[in-house]
Amino acid sequence: MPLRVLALLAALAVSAPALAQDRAAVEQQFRGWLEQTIWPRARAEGVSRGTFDSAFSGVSLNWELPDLVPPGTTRQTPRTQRQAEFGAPSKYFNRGSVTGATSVGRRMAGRHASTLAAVERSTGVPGHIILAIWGRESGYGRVDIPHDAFEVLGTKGFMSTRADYFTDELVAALEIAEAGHAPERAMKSSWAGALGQPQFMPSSFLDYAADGDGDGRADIWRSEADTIASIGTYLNRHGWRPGRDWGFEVTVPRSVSCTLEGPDQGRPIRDWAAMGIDRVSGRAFPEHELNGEGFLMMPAGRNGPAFIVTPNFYVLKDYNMSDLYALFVGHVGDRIAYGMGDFETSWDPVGTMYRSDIAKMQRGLQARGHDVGGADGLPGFKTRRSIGRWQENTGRAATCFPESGMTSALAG
Ligand SMILES: [Ca+2]
Repeated sequence: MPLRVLALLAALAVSAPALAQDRAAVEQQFRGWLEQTIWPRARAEGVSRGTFDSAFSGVSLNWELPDLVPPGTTRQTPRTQRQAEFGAPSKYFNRGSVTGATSVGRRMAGRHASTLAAVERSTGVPGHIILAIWGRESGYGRVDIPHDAFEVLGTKGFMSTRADYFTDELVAALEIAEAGHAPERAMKSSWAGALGQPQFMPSSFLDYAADGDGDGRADIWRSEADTIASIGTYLNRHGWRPGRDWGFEVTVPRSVSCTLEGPDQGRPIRDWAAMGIDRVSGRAFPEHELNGEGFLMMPAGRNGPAFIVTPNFYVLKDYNMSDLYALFVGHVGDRIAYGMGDFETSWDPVGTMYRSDIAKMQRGLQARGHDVGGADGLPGFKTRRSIGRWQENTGRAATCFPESGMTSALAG
């Protein structure tokens, strides 16, 4: 065995018990932080000592969570993130998730018809949109949400890459406990601290959680009516426009450039129609939508379905900042409400690319003066249309979507 390996093994043998000791010391620091930093802030927000003690009773640091920065260490980019494969848009719409969300959603539409109608009257948000979000976030409450919210938020507030953010969320969670919306041990969250069936961060809960069943509490963990009312309230307060659709699948003629995509390039839907953009259904755009603003949205550029979306699409993105998320919700909503089938246009296969490859392309586009919205390895609309503009500028056919061959072309 090479000497270096022996030395490494020896070091590991020493460091294992040392690690346990370190963790015990860090747990002590965590307890001190709760007492000295969190308790004064919670008390100032009206949280009682009883609520505080009960929330952290039996809670210790969760060392399995991602993005932790224990005291005395520095942030390291996790290897998994560097090597993450770029997920093709089609994966987001795999048959199981779409048909599962649709069929259970239809059953829920029947079971909660009166609650959904009441929430639509008060918020303007159609029931099928609320159902699709509920399905996506927690499988209509069927997905196990295993973590104790105080364990997750406490750990990430104390030692994570976004400690300040999670510290604020931890204080908000204590306010929720103080108000008695749910028993503390019932306040379950995802590993990222999102609460209950609609997956609200605690600060969103304080702003938007609503009581749908009239018992005076907003119990988004156990009450389906409260979950429905809370999602409707969230979208309403983010500007949902009653009476408008979320969007329509369309065909985009070659004469219309894919670089016209994006929420900052809106025009009346009647203008898009005049440019030759048609609905795939063969029907005209609804009369009441024609004067409203519409936006071109091509999540896979020329390599997949295209859409004219309305401002409500961007309200859905306020729930989760992803075009594919908002499209999933709108599409599943359509299937629940209207029995609509698959997208007419299929998603072209995407060759294997890593997020690091896309980040490289983004840096190449930035060096050429394009706005890609940050070199994060994800092809959002700014990246897509910048690719299209670069393709048009260099005499290529504009596809507005990353391809593996572009990395070298953009590096030079
Ligand atoms: Ca309630």
